Amino acid sequence: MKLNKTQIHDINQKDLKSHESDFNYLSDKLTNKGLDVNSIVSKLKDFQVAIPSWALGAGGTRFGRFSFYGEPSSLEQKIDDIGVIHALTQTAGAVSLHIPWDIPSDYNAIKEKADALNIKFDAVNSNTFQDQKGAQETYKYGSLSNTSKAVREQAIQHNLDVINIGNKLGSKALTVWLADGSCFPGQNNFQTAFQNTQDSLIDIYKGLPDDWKMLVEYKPYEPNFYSTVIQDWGASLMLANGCGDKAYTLVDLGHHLPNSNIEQIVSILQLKGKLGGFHFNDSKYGDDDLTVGSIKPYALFLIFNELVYGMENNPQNPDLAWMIDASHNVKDPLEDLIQSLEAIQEAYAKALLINQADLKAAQLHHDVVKCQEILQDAYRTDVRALLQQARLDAGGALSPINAYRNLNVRNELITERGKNTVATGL
Ligand code: LRH
Ligand code: MN
Repeated sequence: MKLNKTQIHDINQKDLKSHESDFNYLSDKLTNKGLDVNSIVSKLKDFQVAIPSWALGAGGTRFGRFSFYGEPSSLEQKIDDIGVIHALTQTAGAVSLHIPWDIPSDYNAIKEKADALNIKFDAVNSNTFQDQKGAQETYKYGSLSNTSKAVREQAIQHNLDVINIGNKLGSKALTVWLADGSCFPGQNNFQTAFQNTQDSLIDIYKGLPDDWKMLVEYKPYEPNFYSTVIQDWGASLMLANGCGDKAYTLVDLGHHLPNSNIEQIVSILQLKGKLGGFHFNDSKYGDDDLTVGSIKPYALFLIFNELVYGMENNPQNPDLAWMIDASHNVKDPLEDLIQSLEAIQEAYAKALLINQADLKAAQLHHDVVKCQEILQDAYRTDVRALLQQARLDAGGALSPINAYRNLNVRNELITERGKNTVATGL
């Protein structure tokens, strides 16, 4: 299924008038506050988030998986589905592949298809948390941290193979997330596991092309439930520093223990020039991989406040890799991803309304009430007309979810693909 600009233009017509009055009203309000509305709208237009190739079908848990039918059963169909999301939102111009779930069968063909849909290949993800058919060694007791040299070498070679695959697609980053850890006290020697992981990452790092990054993703638990080798930002930062300048930390919002102050972690990693990217999602309890902004939208806003400050004040930190990492148990995967993109854009837009100079001045004068007033004035501003204008300028839908439903996309996909196709991934 492919959407064209005319279809989207026609669907926008009925909402154009109300959008224009909303946008003009908001523009006047923000202009009176000294904000540059055009620069905010263009920043939103340029803000592209990578869609995870492993989240275009129904997710599931050990208790069950319920399909939405019409799922993509090939990488080509996954790129098509990302094309539908990008046509509607104009902010999903990249895909993050997970290997071996999504190894291209024809590199030129997949690059041509992605190019035609304005989709770039963002970070590629290695997978040493599952055993592959016919594999010599098992990752049951870990991969890069394993006490077995043979297992570590197999995992290192897999990561070098993933770099090679990404290189052929134009990707510029490798994301390493390890399930490595233990389920019981005494099972692992923490120092041996950490040092093995460091040495293994250094071997992978040696295979990284000069213009690439290595993104080290941390997570406190699951699938191991007593210890995880790369458990938090500190472990990830130490391992990245142990590798070199091209290695950075990756912040998955769901990979924090309850009540963690993620915005402070983001702020300090930027100060140290070691924040490489994000896996956006939301969660109530654990790594729930829920729709972005569906549970803690204010926390997401506070994170974007630190990101906007960092983008203005931390030239030592590289451009960030923006990616979604979610799983869809009860929502149509494409609608869920569209809602996540909207929440990310909304948090970014609200953070761009913050007068950082006023905030700094209030902080210097310990005017705690004013600090909160500045933040919450921005947070309480309905910025949706700015997002709509950015989409409109780029040829997208004023209301992507309404357009998706008006265009009957899911049923079209079921007609095309049937009810029994299953997407690779989690
Ligand atoms: C681990 C994780 C990681 C991916 C996987 C699909 O929980 O967040 O980023 O490899 O999900
Ligand atoms: Mn993740």
